[in-house]
Amino acid sequence: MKSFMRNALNLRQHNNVVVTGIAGGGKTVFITSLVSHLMEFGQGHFHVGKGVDITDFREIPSRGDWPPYFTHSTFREELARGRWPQKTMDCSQYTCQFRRSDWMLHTQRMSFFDFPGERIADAAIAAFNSYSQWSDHVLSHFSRHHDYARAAGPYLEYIRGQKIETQRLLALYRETLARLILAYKPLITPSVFLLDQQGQTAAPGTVEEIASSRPAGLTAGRQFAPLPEKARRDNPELARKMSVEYRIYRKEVALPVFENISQAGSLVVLVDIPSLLAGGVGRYNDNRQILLDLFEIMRPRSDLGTLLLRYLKFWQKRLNRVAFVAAKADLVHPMDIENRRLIGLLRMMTERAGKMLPQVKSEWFVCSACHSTFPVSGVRRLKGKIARDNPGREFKEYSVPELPVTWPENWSAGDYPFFRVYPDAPENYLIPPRHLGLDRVFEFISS
Ligand SMILES: Nc1nc2c(ncn2[C@@H]2O[C@H](COP(=O)(O)OP(=O)(O)OP(=O)(O)O)[C@@H](O)[C@H]2O)c(=O)[nH]1
Ligand SMILES: [Mg+2]
Repeated sequence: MKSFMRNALNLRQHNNVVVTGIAGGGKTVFITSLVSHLMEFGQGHFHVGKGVDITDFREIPSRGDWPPYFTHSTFREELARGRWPQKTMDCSQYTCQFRRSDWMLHTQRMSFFDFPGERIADAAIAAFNSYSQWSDHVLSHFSRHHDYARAAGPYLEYIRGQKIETQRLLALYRETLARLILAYKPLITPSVFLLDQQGQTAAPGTVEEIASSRPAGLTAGRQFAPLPEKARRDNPELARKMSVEYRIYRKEVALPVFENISQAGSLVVLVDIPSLLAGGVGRYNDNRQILLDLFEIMRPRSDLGTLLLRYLKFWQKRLNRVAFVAAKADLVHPMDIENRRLIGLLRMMTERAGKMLPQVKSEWFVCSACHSTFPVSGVRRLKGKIARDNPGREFKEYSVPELPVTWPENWSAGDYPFFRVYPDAPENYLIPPRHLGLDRVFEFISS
């Protein structure tokens, strides 16, 4: 009985929160602001339940070297100085512990995992421990999907030939990946081709320019590309070399990311609707596809999901909450939040993804983690430190486009001119950044 009481009093609920979204989607700012609100609870209009108090907050030092520490204080400092955090180059994690006044016996421990969205494309590499299986999988994806088959045309023809030469093979594969980038296709794998481990993304250019500037692997000497069964048989030495590079990449890049994603108890999916509207329909399609791919991987029934289960014992039904979040809501006029257009667009874009995981509870939210604008009353204008023609970073009034009621059939970059702003966060670290709806997302993922 005594030990039961002791265990009961020590109960600790650990929730792994994975924040996902494409590069620039707002993941790092989201985690930074949420941690600030938990840390300085009571100071930032952050309300949990019916008057719930959060106390005894403490940061838990990370165990081991990986994932590296999420440098919350650096990011918070950047916001205070009026700068957004740098683009994330590697995965990182922040773990904290706190008490909620409505949970008498529990302490809640929460980890927040931040990673660059481009890595999602390496899911198949994580799933297959064998280079041969991965090759068959990728090549079958290429041949089954028209757009991929077109981008990979010269490559697929070359690997059907008798004699395969390593450098030519790799060059043709890089050209395939470059064509996929230019066609907004999400399956860019190995993902370091798009975003390398130093956080550099492929610069815009022609197929040849992109293909000659980026390696399809960790370095120029560590590249790999898929080969069909016959080519593997006819060129055993080449297949062996590719297999070695594949295994190194898998171990160094793909597995660490996916092992962490697989441990998620809650998934926060950030969608940057102003930038999708500003960027044109291609950007929207690309982002939606990435989201569907992510959920396809997580669906245990899918081919890849089954394989993930088999090879890596992933997705052990631990995931129980998915929060779809329309992030950066402060870039949209409050009228379009009140009339529910913003949340409506989010729902339309993500509903299919949500239904792919029927066993998981999904909800939709509107949120700005670092609310940096003010409405101008009576007109469709905002006041903020607009990041365009504003070297002095002053508050200025500017017009904001009206959100459409549904996603249009077609639109071009520039049809919806939403602009970025500089952050407006208190320099006093006791006071967390202003927010909209961050507390509701927290309430959902923490219960
Ligand atoms: N107005 C506004 N802009 C935001 C907010 N959060 C993020 N942003 C903008 O979005 C950009 C990217 O935010 P990050 O948090 O760095 O995005 P990320 O998803 O971590 O991006 P990667 O590190 O590239 O994967 C910032 O530089 C800001 O311009 C917000 O709450 N409000
Ligand atoms: Mg980031």
